[in-house]
Amino acid sequence: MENNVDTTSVFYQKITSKKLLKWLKECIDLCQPDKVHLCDGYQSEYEQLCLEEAAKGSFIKLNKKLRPNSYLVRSNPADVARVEECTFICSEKESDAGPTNNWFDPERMRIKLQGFFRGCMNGRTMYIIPFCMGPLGSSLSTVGVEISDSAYAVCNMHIMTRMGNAALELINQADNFIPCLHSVGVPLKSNDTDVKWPCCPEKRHIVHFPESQEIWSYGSGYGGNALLGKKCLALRIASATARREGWLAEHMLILGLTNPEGNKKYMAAAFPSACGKTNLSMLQTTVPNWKVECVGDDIAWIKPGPDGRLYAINPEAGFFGVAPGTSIKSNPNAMLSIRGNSIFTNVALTDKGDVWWEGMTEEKPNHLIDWKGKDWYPSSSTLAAHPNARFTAPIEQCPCVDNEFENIAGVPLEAIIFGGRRNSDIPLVREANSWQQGVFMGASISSETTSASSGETGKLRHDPFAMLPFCGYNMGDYFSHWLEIGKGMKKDKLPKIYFVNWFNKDEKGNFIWPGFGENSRILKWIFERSEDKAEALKTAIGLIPKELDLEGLTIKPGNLSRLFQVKKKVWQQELKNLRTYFQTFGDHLPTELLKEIEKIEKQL
Ligand code: SAT
Ligand code: MN
Repeated sequence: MENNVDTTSVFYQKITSKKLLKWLKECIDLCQPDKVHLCDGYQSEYEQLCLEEAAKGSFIKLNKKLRPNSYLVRSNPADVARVEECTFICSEKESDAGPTNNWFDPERMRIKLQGFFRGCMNGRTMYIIPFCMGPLGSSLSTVGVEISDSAYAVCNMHIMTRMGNAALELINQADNFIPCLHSVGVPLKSNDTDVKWPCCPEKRHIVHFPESQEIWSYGSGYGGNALLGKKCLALRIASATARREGWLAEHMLILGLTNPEGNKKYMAAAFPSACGKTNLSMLQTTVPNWKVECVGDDIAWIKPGPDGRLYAINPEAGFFGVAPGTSIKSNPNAMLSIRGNSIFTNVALTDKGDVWWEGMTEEKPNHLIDWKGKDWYPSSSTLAAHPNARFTAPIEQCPCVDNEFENIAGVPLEAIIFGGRRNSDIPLVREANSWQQGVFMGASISSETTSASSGETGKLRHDPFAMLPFCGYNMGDYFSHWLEIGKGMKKDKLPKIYFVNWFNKDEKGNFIWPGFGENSRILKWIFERSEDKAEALKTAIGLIPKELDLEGLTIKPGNLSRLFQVKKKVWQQELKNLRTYFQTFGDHLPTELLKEIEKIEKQL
């Protein structure tokens, strides 16, 4: 089909950035859409798109009394999560992608992508989405433009980013932005009727060019594969940029913790996908008169500030959270955040037109329509919601959103926390005795795989800094970069580093630590450590609490000591595994990490 898009259209007058006009023309020539829509970011645009998708049957409008202005979307069952094997880092040199990324030659990849994208938007509308990651006007923020043929992606970007006219204004001023091209990969011929969730799983490619700062994503409509501001820009591309510019782009939540005297401290915490970042970022404390407020639940951009401390912003504007397991009991603030104006993907539909997922209520509803659109009963052997079902909700709807969320300077970090999902022998909390040991701790994260990524779940794998799927360059160089950041700062300005594990289990497979709100007891210790008000005991693997505030919590004394035991044999094995793992980075591995292993081995 000939490209029949009218490039004299009125919206072209709104674009003065030469870079954007040039790229737009290239994309239109390549993708050959039927129509082009420049997104303004207004609520009316969001509502109009939702209505159009509802008319097509792609979105299901939920009961407006129970879940106002909210929709349920069911994806193709072959397109339900990130796909790491189809995610590529196309740096000029293979060694710059490193052993943990899929590298592909940039020139050959470009040829491949040109083939995929040629004519891919036939019969479809091309949406141009100008967006800003981070508060508008912050020097810490970055602008991008996503071009997509997915209205679902547009609606989610409305919630997840600051998008539309204000972002376009910044792009015009700077004549610069990060180009992000996305297609579901299903062109339509004139007589074709569209499917409800178009995608092309056989040809999925999520491609990053870290040097030229470009993102190309083909074949998937889901989450991080399609909302390109998130993992693609804010982590993979940004991490590579951050290395060049001397800052950090991390897979971290940011929270503010206030003590009963009203003093507040900010902390950032890295956990792999679907390990409870959203829960921790907005938890309701069980320690009386302490309060957690949420700056972000997934990504932190961290830069040294003028006073020599590290400052963090959340580049996102919404939550793309895992629904299953979220309940009024486990995370009341998340449940309140999604009370309306939200998009639900792959959850179940109740007879009253509301949403449901496993763990949302103790009692299962008598009847549901499951995430595949089929009848479901409590006796059904299948899950009603997909384990990676998600809610998309504006952060401003969170009852405990932090006042500083929009602060263009970010918030100062007092502590950095690492953690993973480990069922045994990793202590509940320990403190690094130096920045260098903290970097070792981040590098040493292993975690059981979750349904946030396609493939087997529950398998233990190394996931350094919870960045394994998200680091846009050689992970060995990434470790060095973390060490450099520490060296470039005054010791007393550096945040302390911690390692936590909420997931220890007993022989019967029950969690030993209750987790959720009770994790505030650990946050309290971390807070007081930063004021030298809490004591710690030395162990070979770091400092553990001399005492924790356990008032009101019943936990068997035997279990408590189990949460902090350091078994010599276990750790010798752990260190052996790490040494072997670290060797995969060859001469990109900083020797400091091996020194940390040796130090622990000696002390064990
Ligand atoms: O990458 S997604 O945003 O789809 C989910 C995740 O891994 O956190
Ligand atoms: Mn994540």
